[in-house]
Amino acid sequence: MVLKLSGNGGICNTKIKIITRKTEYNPDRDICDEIGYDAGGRSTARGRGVGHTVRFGISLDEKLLQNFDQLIEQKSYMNRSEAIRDLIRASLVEERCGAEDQEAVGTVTLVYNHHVRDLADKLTDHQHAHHDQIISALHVHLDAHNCLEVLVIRGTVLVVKQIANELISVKGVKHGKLVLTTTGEDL
Ligand code: NI
Repeated sequence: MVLKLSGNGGICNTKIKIITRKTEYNPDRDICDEIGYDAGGRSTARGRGVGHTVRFGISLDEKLLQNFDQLIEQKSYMNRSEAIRDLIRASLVEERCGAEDQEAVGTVTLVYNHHVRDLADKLTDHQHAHHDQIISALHVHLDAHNCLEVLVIRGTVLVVKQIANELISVKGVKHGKLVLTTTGEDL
């Protein structure tokens, strides 16, 4: 829509963008989705690979909400929406990482004493054997004896877990932990 305004220098044209909000009830999920549309009926969402923003209400117990607000304040969230988005993403990632054929990324943290006979060589051998999947490695000499390694592994959930278990179970590794996460697609 173009609105003509009279100003000091004459007439200027100012484009006015009209955004309407439409609330759609979704009976399958028992929620109301509020979606923004511009004058042309297009979604007002912008950005590549990002869907439009939907607003919906949540009903929950007051005490539960108080506890949630305390928690998200401790975690330095600026608002409930961002905290809820992260909770949803965490659930989706956890669900997907439960499927062995899903593409995933994992970080394996290892702590070991490099004086233990052949240990450092064994860990290096494992990394060379999986050089296609282990895409990055960080080594820190913690003190005169102990080393920290963080390895980034990419592949299916099954492959990432197998490689991580191989590394963590090497005799002499004091502590090993795998953290699985998403490749970021579809989230
Ligand atoms: Ni070291």
